[in-house]
Formats: sequence, structure tokens, C-alpha cells
Amino acid sequence: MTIGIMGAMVEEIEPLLEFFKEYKTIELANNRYFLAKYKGCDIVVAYSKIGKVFASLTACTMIEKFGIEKLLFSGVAGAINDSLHIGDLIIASKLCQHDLDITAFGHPYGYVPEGKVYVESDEDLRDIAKSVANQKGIELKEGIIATGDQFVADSKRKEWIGKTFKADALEMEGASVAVVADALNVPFLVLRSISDAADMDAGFDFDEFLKSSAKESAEFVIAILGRVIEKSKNK
Ligand code: 4EZ
Repeated sequence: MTIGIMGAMVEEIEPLLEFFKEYKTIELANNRYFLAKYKGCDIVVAYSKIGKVFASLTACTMIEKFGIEKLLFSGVAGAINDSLHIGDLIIASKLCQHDLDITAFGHPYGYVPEGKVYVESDEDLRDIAKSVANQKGIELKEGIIATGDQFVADSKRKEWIGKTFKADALEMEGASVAVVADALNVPFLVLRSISDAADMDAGFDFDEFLKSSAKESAEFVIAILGRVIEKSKNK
């Protein structure tokens, strides 16, 4: 089995590379892919660069060129839901693009013809994440994640996204990875740890908490990975 783990920024995957220790580096499409082995499985790690386009390219490359059979995203996010605090973990039940807008033609926000507003993440992977959290006594929230090519540092924009999409957290890659993985039939999970509240302090908080929150997410994704591999062997 080959499993992909991606982040958007180097800080989001650095803890993973430190964990895997030994890996081979392959350059492709203006990016680097790190190939490791873990518990008899092939692991492909990469950070895409920030935003929906780069994330789509990386997800697609992992699937089409490296043959990954499951895709895990690990990184940080801005909180919308007041119950989410810095360092908290959230998995996406489903994801949407908050900046996709052809409402001028009567369509809902986040929708284009032949697409869908929300893409659901894989139920088995979500169940695994929840059972790992349970076992470790870690609190894990499940909710809607909204994605857009915009660092949100504005309460009004954040509230609009929360209201329009019932979103609990926001970031800049998840939904694009979801669209790619869904189209190519690869089960995926988007996991994020909160780095800020997408408000006027967001830039400052993000700088302060990027590393620690990215590490929270990376450590949890490693635990999920372990369970995913175990389960694949029992089949
Ligand atoms: C994007 N990522 C932020 C990248 C910021 C600065 C050099 C996550 C994220 C985020 N995205 C954390 N907080 C956010 C926020 N308030 N708005 C958008 O995935 C790069």
C-alpha cells in the first residue's frame, strides 16, 4: 500500500520528515516529493505551497505519478467555531470553496455547474481518526472546513464564511485536495490544528503558533497513519 501525506507549508511536514528520518527525495513539477517506508508501507510526503492551485497539483501528482491509494492532509487552520481554540484538532466532515462565486448567475456560493458545494471526506478514515483520538484521550472535533485563496484576518469575512457554509474552520488548500481525490476515487482525510481565529489578530497568532499547531496535527496524522496501515493488513 502507498499512502500520501501532504501539507501546504514546509513547517507542516517538517515534523513528519523528522519522524520518518530516512527518505528519498524526488523532484517533479516544481516540487519535491519525499519517499519513506513505514510499517511495510510506502509513504509519499510533500508540501504543495500555499493555495488551491498548488495543492491540487500536488494531490494530483501524488495520485497519478506516485500511485498513492489514500491521501492524508495535515496542517493548520483558522478557527470559525468559537469552541475551537489554538492547538485544537479538527477533521473535515466535508469541505467547500468559499471564494468560488458565480452567484451573478443565480448559483449558490461555492458551486459551479457539474460540481458540488461540498465534498465529503472518507468515512473510514474519519472513523479511524475518531477512534485514535478516543484511545489517546485527545479531543477531536469534526466539522465543515471552508477553503479559499485568501488568508482571512477579518471577523466580518470569517463570519460570512461561517454563516454561508456552516463552516467551523478555514484554510487555503483542503477543498481543492478534496475535489482532486474525490474525482480520482482516492479516499482522503483533511486534518488541521488551529493556529489562529481568522480575526484581526490572525497574522500575529499564525506566526506565533504555526509551528506548535503544525506539530500537533503532524503527530496526530502519524497516529492515524499507523492505524490505517494496521487495518489494511487485517483485510
Ligand atoms: C493556509 N494556511 C495559512 C497559510 C498562511 C502565510 C505565509 C492555514 C491557515 C489559514 N488560511 C491558518 N490560518 C488561516 C487563516 N486565518 N486564513 C486562511 O491553508 C501563509
